[in-house]
Amino acid sequence: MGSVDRIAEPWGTRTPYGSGGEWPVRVDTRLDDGLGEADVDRWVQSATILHSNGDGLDIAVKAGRIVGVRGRAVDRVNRGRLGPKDLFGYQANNSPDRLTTPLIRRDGELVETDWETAMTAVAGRTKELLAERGPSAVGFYTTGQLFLEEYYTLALIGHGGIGTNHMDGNTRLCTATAAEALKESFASDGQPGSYTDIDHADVIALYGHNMAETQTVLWTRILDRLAGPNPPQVICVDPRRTPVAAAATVHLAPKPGTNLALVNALLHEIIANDLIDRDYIDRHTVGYDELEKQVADCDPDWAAAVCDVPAGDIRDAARILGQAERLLSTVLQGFYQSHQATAASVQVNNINLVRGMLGKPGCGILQMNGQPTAQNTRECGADGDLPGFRNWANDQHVSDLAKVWNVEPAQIPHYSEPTHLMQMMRYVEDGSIRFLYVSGTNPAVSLPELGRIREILSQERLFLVVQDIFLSETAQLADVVLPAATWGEKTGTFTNADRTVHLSDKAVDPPGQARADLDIFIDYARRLDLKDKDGQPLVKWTDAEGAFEGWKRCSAGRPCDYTGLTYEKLRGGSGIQWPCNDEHPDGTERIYLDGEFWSSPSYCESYGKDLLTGAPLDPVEYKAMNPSGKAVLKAAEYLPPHEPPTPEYPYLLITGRTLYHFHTRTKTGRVPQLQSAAPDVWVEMSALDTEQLGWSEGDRLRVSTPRESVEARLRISSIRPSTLFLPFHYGYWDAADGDHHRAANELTITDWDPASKQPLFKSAAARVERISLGDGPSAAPTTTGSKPFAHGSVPDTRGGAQAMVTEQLAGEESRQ
Ligand SMILES: Nc1nc2c(c(=O)[nH]1)N[C@H]1C(S)=C(S)[C@@H](COP(=O)(O)OP(=O)(O)OC[C@H]3O[C@@H](n4cnc5c(=O)[nH]c(N)nc54)[C@H](O)[C@@H]3O)O[C@H]1N2
Ligand SMILES: Nc1nc2c(c(=O)[nH]1)N[C@H]1C(S)=C(S)[C@@H](COP(=O)(O)OP(=O)(O)OC[C@H]3O[C@@H](n4cnc5c(=O)[nH]c(N)nc54)[C@H](O)[C@@H]3O)O[C@H]1N2
Ligand SMILES: [Mo]
Repeated sequence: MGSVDRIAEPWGTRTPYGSGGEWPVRVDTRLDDGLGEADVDRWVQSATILHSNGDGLDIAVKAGRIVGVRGRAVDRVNRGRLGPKDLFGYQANNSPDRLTTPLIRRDGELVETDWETAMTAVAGRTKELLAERGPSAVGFYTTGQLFLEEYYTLALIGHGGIGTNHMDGNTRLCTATAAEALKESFASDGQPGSYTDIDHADVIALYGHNMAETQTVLWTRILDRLAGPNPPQVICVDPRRTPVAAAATVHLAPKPGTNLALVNALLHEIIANDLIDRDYIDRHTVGYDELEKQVADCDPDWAAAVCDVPAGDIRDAARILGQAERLLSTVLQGFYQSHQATAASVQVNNINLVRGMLGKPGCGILQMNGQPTAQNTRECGADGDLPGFRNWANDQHVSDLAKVWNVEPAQIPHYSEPTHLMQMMRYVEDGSIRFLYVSGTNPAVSLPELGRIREILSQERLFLVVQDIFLSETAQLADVVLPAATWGEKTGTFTNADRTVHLSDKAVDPPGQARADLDIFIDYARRLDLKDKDGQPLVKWTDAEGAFEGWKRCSAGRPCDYTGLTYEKLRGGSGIQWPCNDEHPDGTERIYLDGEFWSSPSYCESYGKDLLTGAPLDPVEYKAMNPSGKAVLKAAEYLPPHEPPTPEYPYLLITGRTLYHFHTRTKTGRVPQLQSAAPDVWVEMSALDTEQLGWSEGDRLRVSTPRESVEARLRISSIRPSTLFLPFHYGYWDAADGDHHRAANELTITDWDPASKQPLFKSAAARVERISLGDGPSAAPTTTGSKPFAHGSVPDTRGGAQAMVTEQLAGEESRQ
């Protein structure tokens, strides 16, 4: 049993293990200072909610208050471990500035009100607009951070009740490309990989994925493999020297926006050196000839020139991938938030497919999720999908859903794919959407081109409802603010990136009058008087378990089949992976065994799209291409980024995350250990660039794109030259420091991937100038991708006495 500063050591103590072995248990516990486990009244089962990993944990409760967390040793995902955000983040629940009453705008000001007044206004405006302008005047923008039960209820209200096609989640910014890449290759969402693939893999390739900082516990699993016998080789594709890059066998640092060229070259090499599995390709895929043709000219020398990566490194990486016996590939925002996002991510699927690396231990693909419950937004249809991975272009699927909901099929809009968020924002801008109900997301900081977004959301004619736990930047623009209960204060389930479903039980009461999102949605449906076709209430449940039972019926027979799960089954043990049904009562570790896919024309969720234009294939085209339901090898030609550098804007700006903060920091910014590890925005530049300019660590810089400028202090890091990195966590103003912009999204562009419609947060042309000399180092952490280039030039990031966490290794005595 040891005590570790988990700000200084985010991944904690190593527990090495070898290939095919079982990951040892290590239980991490953090309690409020001065408390021991004996002081805890009760432990309540849950899982982590500040990333998509789904680490099982128990919430410590004392005197009706959350006082700590402890990892669950039995859980398949984390075997007891927790990351820094989860160890300290629970304190945000107890913040004194939580929203505790509804607010309503009166004479331009938000003032406190009661639920009756607030909900009457919200439902009243909805009804007015439905009468005057019809369902297309009403839009919903939700999140990847509520619970399954809440999304399913919202999807039913929006698609089945109100009948609007305008419903999306912030998953559009997050995992739209993950879903689309899976739909393109396998014709259905559903994660092929399992986290246990890390236990078996001999090669792990991470594409645009800084797992060390964004799924810290999953990275710990890799670190433990790397510290054990027969460690895997690691390939990292990232323009920055992240902790993943530092641990990699080969680090490819491409010019931002050139991913597709790079991956096409990897495929070229694998094919040219005959490292493919012909038998697998012939039996289980379609499209190989086209792929071979597409990458025929993409040799490493060509890609080296496009991506500015040494050709020898590309060859080395391709050889390692091509000779792998058990290959695990992961993909995330470095690929998803780019201009050819889906096209590039699909090529990663293709690498595994042409090598026959699927459906066996160690052979997996993780088209990762980011948010804790993003998978459920997709499954339940609270984004641009229909519930249960049903195909909006297949009338049979729509009438099947109508049967589940007991409504007429025509009631469910399916004239086109549900409206994607960026298009919804356009409709708000042009005034065709007049009511926008935002839950669990902060678009005034997280959407691209914030100047435009602020204008859109502040319009007089828009009725903006914001359901949040804090008065976020977006809530400040609302007409009505609804105070929500959150994790620990409500019960529900959620599903992580490897299909593991966890139950999160209510541990304490919410503050003040805050109510669970589910209760608010049900109240809204009741006030709208939404009915099924027999005149019965459309929403037939009144609590979370009722909603879960309703969802189970909706999921029956679909890929994400939950029929074998119950709340009872999810209590006590580990999370369970879907599909879980009569056939697989204990869940399913790996899908796509023996080259069996969910891609037959009658069953599939999607017929796919043209990767370059996004035009959907029609059923006839799909049937002709893939009559017997194989995997689809889809090829795509590399095209240059949309906003290339110019003499005026000579740099490429990328944005992303740091280990210690979550998104717009509404939670982590209120947690002392996390906030002090990364208190303010910075900008990363290479030593080469800053040396030429004569700039030093901590200098105050202005970064500009054709949209706006922000100010940030310089961190000289190991990022590739001509590239700038800004974390996107920091909202509009630095109050302590006067009136300057600091949000990365002031700078980003209104543009998206044609297939997934995911916005482009990771490539903009930029210029940078120095405003003033620094008076010390920038506030960037030293433990992460923002590590200083010159060792020792900046004091190490530490948490100190307030950041100590207990780690108990397997076999150790538990302290009582
Ligand atoms: N600490 C922390 N963890 C989180 C979150 C958080 O806010 N903080 N958020 C969660 C969520 S919702 C998400 S979606 C995930 C995101 O997790 P990640 O995708 O791992 O995080 P990002 O920092 O957005 O981007 C990853 C990397 O992409 C690289 N990159 C930028 N441009 C390019 C490019 O053109 N090509 C390539 N190959 N790489 C590029 C960046 O240098 C960066 O290191 O994290 C989840 N976990
Ligand atoms: N430049 C740039 N921009 C990006 C990204 C990037 O890499 N670069 N990444 C994008 C990605 S991947 C993502 S996921 C988005 C994230 O963007 P957002 O979703 O806007 O970020 P969050 O700060 O997580 O906002 C969640 C909101 O929900 C509230 N909330 C938390 N729990 C609950 C709850 O239980 N109920 C309710 N009703 N509200 C709750 C929080 O207080 C917060 O205001 O940002 C995107 N924007
Ligand atoms: Mo995300």
